[in-house]
Amino acid sequence: MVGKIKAVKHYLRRETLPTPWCPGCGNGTVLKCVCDAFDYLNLKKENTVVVSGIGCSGRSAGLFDLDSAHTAHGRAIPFAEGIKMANSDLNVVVLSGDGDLLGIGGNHMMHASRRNTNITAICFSNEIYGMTGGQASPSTSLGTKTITTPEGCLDRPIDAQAIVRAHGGFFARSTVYHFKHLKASIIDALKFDGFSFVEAKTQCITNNGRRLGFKNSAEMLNHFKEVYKINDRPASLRRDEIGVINCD
Ligand SMILES: Cc1ncc(C[n+]2csc(CCOP(=O)(O)OP(=O)(O)O)c2C)c(N)n1
Ligand SMILES: [Mg+2]
Repeated sequence: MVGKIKAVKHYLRRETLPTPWCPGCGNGTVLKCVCDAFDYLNLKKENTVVVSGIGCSGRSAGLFDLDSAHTAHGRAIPFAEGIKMANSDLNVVVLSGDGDLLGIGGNHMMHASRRNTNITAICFSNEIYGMTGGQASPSTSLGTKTITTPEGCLDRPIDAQAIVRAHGGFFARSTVYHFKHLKASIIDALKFDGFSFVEAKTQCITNNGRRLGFKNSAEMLNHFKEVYKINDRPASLRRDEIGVINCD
């Protein structure tokens, strides 16, 4: 272990910092939790690969000082599965957005879950398509206003938990407000022998929060604090709960 403070510097390419994300974005907290989890498990850079799709969160892969791939939109999971199949000794980690993993890439996510491919996917769930300006994503809550749902979203959000649970994989939900919980969830996911999926709720003040009436990202973090309660031993998680489900 290189230690909490140094983990970010160890796993990331310092010349790429600061991150490309807007001030107040929660993605940096997810990224730090990932680095801290890698460090906790002492993952060797030469044995670890990070794969991203397209989106703000999809910029993650290029920030890592290890083998990484910034793939086409929605294709991070099959790309990662290919890497794992070619070399099962590697730790293969997908970092991408809710639109990328659950919208255009939802089919791949479902089949990776069905195949129980031994990879970890960490979904930056900001509940919109952030990079393209704040369109509704598969995670947008019923009734939420976005630029493509000005009267409120008519569709129910996708239930990633149900998909993973149906196939006996690992599912966790956490938020960037609960960053210690998020780090612990990522550690458990990385340790899981099979398909693991972490839904990391993260705030986008620029293209989501502002439109919903939040004055700043601190208010969005406070919202996570108020909405989400930790469930320590869940058989399943309600929408307002965070926790870890190992379905095996
Ligand atoms: C095939 C294809 N369709 C659409 C796009 C446009 N596009 C770029 S990013 C994105 C959405 C990303 O949303 P999400 O995965 O939630 O990432 P975020 O930016 O919110 O982190 C879309 C639709 C694209 N790049 N490629
Ligand atoms: Mg998104």
